[in-house]
Amino acid sequence: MPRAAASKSAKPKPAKATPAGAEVAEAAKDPDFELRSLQVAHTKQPRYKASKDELTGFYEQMLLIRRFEEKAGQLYGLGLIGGFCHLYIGQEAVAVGLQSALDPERDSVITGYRDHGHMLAYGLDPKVIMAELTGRQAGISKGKGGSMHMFSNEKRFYGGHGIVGAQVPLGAGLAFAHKYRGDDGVCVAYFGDGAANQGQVYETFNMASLWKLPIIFVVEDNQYAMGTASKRSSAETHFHRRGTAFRIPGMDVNGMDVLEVRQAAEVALKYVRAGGGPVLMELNTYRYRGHSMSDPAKYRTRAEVDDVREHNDPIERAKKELLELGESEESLKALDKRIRATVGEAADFAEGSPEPELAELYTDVLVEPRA
Ligand SMILES: Cc1ncc(C[n+]2csc(CCOP(=O)(O)OP(=O)(O)O)c2C)c(N)n1
Ligand SMILES: [Mg+2]
Repeated sequence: MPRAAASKSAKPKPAKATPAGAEVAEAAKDPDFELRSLQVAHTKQPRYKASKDELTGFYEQMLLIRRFEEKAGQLYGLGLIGGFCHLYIGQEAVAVGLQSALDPERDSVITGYRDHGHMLAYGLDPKVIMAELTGRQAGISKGKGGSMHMFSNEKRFYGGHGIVGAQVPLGAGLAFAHKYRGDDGVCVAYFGDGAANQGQVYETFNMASLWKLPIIFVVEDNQYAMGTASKRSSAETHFHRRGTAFRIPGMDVNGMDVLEVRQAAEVALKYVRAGGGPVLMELNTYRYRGHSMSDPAKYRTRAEVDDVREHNDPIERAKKELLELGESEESLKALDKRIRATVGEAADFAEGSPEPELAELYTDVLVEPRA
């Protein structure tokens, strides 16, 4: 079994939770307790207690992302999507669990180029996302951003960034704006295990912690940065520990379990909203497909991928629980059928939409006026 996803179980387990009274005493004598306190809280109550309806909602969103991405892969193969295209298959529980805990009226989100799933989890219309992928005028960035550069001011979704790690300092800027305006919002800045090795990430950690900015840094450790396994490129693969030098508390979360992600998000949000400053969450997950559509993924075995699919798939896990809660196989099949139809309509809409007018080349471009 690869050191994948749940398999961060290969890592030493966090310290066992102590009883509440002992915690208070420990906090009093150990000034570093705060750095562990969120992990302690997370270990005590690791999973969200979802009703059947809530879990069905999470399942539906994750399945929508998966079916959408599968369709995007097909359209790419047909030459209908150009440029880069990074699929989110396998990582669905991360975006769905986290976004479900956010307040869409005030919180903001920023991520890298693997962004379609995040947009869907945020409730954006699959049609405008597919239209963007296929470079159509009706796309969310008018067909000019493509897969990597999607944006929605309305939903406070600030990209979609192709430069690895660029979204981290920008996220701190968004968090600064929340604090400056006093709007009580929190920014969630997602980045990868590869991006986590960039210098700008640590400059950002320092400022965000110093100014107690309302931000949750989320490392989506999908085990690879392009063709390089995180254990081959990272001296410290327990990414949640990397904020310690900046006094940012960390949380180690199973990103293949939507209920664990949701619960951890609540703990983090509570801390940040109370003015505690940044939190660093490590979400252990796995990407099933290559880095992008042009990656044959020869750096890992088929057996490795199959193993995660078989034993640790986030959608299958939710499905199993739904069945245990009394949901019927038939209604889940009907749900899948509806989702496939929605995705099919999105693809038809995209294919039937016109490309941008030539004049669009000159809009949304920042050009200094001549002196
Ligand atoms: C500054 C910069 N350096 C290098 C690249 C090329 N590049 C694109 S994705 C990537 C790997 C990033 O991996 P990770 O952060 O783990 O994210 P994942 O693709 O796994 O989601 C690299 C090196 C880039 N886009 N930007
Ligand atoms: Mg990665």
